[in-house]
Amino acid sequence: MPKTDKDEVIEALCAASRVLVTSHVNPDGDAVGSVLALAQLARSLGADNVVMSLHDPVPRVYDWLAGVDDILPPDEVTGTFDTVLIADANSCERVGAVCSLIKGVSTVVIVDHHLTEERNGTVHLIDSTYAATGEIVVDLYDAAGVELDCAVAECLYVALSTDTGNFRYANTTARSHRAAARLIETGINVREITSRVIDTMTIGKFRLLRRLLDRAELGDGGRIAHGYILERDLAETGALAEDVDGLINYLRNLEGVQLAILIRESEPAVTKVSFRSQPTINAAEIAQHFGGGGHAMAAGASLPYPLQEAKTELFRYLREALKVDL
Ligand SMILES: [Mn+2]
Repeated sequence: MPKTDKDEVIEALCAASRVLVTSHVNPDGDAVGSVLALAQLARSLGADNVVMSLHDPVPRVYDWLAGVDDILPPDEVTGTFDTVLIADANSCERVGAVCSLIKGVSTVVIVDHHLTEERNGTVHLIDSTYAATGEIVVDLYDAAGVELDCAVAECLYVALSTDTGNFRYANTTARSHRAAARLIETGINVREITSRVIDTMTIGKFRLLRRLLDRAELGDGGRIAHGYILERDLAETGALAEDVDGLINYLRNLEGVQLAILIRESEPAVTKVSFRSQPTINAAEIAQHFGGGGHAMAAGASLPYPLQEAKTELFRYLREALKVDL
């Protein structure tokens, strides 16, 4: 049988001795869960030293996962590595300051499910038909013949359930459910995980959501919903940056909306824009136009302008590219 991408990743991990595992900036459930599970897989396959590092702190909602306290900020990582494993991202830029730790490492393994033509590593397992990187990792455990224990299964269930909107989004397939079934068979408590990760909203996030909804506007005859969040909103509501995650869904869920846009003031003169769309609109293409990326129905970009200017640029592009009335 010809070697598959999965075989190559497993071979690379079997040959690895000092491994660094990382993922993208602003880590989500898939990033955190996949990093933890891949680090464990590398250990199971014989790596002597496995270090996990993320550019940003792990969001509080995932802080109970086994091994999370061992994830280091990049400036606390010491030593050298022969192998780097990048999960849920496909380029050095996406991993923030961890990028400086990757320079000169001979084997760079990329495990990702984002749409991309780029092949930046030395070993690639990139497949956008997977709902989550965590779903790929379930297959990797099986392909490697490594048993899934309950602690790893919790990490992967978090990865899978968060990236699929708890198995509701278009990316959810029969394979996603089979992967979930494999994880549930290890004895994880689905109700408890869902309650912690999906259903619980902090008061800060609730207040932030209230502001966003107050400012939400509809354009193009109700087909486009957009809203914005200011830098000061976080301090004033007691919300954390991670609480912005998921708020765009409230715009997307409005009846008739084909494209939801969340515009977020970031650093001075940097505005982050997120897109969620129906199948009629390719959100990844819009994001790519502004140097970002993502999936066909969920994507984002950072614009190098203050909020108002970014909004003007974005709307000008949308009017031209999509022929919409904004
Ligand atoms: Mn993902």
